[in-house]
Amino acid sequence: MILVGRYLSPFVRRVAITLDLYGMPFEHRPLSTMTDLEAIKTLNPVGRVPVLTLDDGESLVDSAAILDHLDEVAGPARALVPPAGPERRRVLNRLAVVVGTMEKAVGYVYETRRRPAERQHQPWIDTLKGQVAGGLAALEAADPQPWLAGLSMTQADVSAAVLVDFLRAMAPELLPAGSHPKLEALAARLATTPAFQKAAVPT
Ligand SMILES: N[C@@H](CCC(=O)N[C@@H](CS)C(=O)NCC(=O)O)C(=O)O
Repeated sequence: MILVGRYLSPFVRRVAITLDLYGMPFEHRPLSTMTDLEAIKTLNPVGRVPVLTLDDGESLVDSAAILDHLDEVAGPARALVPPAGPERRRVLNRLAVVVGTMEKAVGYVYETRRRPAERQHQPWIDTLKGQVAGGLAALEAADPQPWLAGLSMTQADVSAAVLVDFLRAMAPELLPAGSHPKLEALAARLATTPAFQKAAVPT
């Protein structure tokens, strides 16, 4: 399998970490939407990463769809999202908050780092900041001790830790050190694991 996209992208990184946690080997191609857009568009018509190209040549796009496939291959006993019932509902609900916050955080970074200063629209930036703050507050209140959705680690925890790492690298003003101690402790715990270290955020 080939995973396309840089680990600066939290969507790419959560797929890389999940592949590693499932023990599924893959080749990483760190293409950027800034510099390699045409190449990415040959794999994903929307020109976004991640893309996961399977061994038979089929290309899967969007991290949620990719992770759904990986969960199926891993099987219900190992999948990081439970297959059914209230456990699945709880994990998916937490995950929706994590991924929603991730989308808003990426939007904030595009707005504040990619757009020329004179074209920035402060009310929109404030809206994005407020949405990220709302998501982070909800995750902190969910008390990830030890895990966000129950007694075992799930995709909600993997993605939440990836979100924390992304904010620290790209928009530290949205997550000052010590502001969300439980969430930060979750990220610190996962940061020591081989899967997270192998897919390090580029500096
Ligand atoms: N819902 C998508 C979001 C993917 C996404 O927004 N990727 C960003 C990188 S972090 C991207 O490719 N941005 C380029 C663009 O949207 O033009 C997923 O979960 O994969």
